[in-house]
Amino acid sequence: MKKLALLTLLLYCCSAKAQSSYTPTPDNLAAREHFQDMKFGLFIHWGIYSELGAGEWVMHDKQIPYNNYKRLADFFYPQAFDAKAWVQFAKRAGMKYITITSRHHDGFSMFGTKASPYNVVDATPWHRDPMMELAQECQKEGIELHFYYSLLDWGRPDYAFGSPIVNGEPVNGNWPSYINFMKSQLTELISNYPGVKGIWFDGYWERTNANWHLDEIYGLIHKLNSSVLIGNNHHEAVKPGEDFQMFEKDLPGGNTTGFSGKSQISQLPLETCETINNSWGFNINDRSYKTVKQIIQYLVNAAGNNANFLLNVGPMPNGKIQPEFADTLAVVGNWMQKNGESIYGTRGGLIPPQQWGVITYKPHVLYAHVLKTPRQPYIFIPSVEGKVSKAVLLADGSKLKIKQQPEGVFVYTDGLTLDPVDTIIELTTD
Ligand code: JFZ
Repeated sequence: MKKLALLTLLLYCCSAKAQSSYTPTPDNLAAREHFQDMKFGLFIHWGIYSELGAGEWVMHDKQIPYNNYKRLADFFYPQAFDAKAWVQFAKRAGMKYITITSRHHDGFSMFGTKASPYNVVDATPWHRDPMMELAQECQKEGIELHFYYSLLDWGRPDYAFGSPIVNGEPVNGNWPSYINFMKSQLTELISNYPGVKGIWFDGYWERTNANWHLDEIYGLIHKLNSSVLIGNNHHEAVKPGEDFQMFEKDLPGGNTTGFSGKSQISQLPLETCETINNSWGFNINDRSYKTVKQIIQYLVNAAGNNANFLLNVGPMPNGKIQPEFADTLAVVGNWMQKNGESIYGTRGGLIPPQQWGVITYKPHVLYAHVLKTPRQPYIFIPSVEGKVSKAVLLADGSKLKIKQQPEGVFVYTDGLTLDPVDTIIELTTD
């Protein structure tokens, strides 16, 4: 009898644990591969905050009371919004997917939702659903769509921003009500919007001691569509139910921002996000635009570290993307047209980054991206598998001198005019 009780207890423990473990379906695994192949995505922060031209944190930063901030909805009329233009903007830049803020920390839903009247269709004079227009356009143009979704909400009474957390719940709020609200919205986002392939959660870090019911939330999403990829910007180790891992403003393993200290690199697909200036949402006074070279090298470094690069723009309140961003990204797009084979569909990280740059690869091809002038008149690529039968410059196909040894391959770069952005050397192995 005792033995049976023990067995039952053991079984119970295992099954309880099994609930929080997660086995991705074959179509989810395929979606992860495809996600990694895409490599370059467009991040968009756009909401009623855009009207103030001071970033998406303006309500919090300027301490605008919620009821005053809400008025921004009354003035939201983005007369120049054109989903087609945004999708073409992404395509022109060589991007394969778009991740857009469906709801940010201000709590305003940028999609038509039955879960709250505080949304773009019901609360603005515009009465249109930009998430639907974008989803339809993305589907037409073969661009993947992911939704950013904030767990943090500065305005809802059931969230009770600022409330102490006791037993995993805000004492002044109504946590079950808030969790249910999010579930309703996520159900709408997954079920009603065509072709949505991912959810990018954010805001967890504001309440690390709350019970976010992630098991239920992730379980719900995967039940609605098992191939939807879930990521969470919680800056911690990945949790069961997540399908990719993100790094904000840092390459995997880096921690320049101090955000990523607790997030060791997982085996999941990786994504790193950065913004084109210093702001996520439209900031009228931010002119610190990144250069073409910075963006390309960020993308190449991400690929070399086996990560996607999600590059952010904050469109203006009229719905247009500023011309400075379009100009820069058109040049990036030209570069991708010429050099994309060394980025799209590749993987990285097998051979670690070197002093001179990074290595991406496909079956039987290595791409050495020389981003910095090598210290020696050659580059050394350690631990190359297989015999190298050919080494050429990707730019013009010209042959390069190499020497292969058991510990790696030397490619001689003396006499070469290096490209200040990226000199790509293609090695074919058997
Ligand atoms: C978050 C958002 O707050 C921000 O508005 C933007 O959407 C960005 C992509 O994600 O930014 C963060 C997240 C976490 C920290 C700081 C900024 N953090 O842990 O300190």
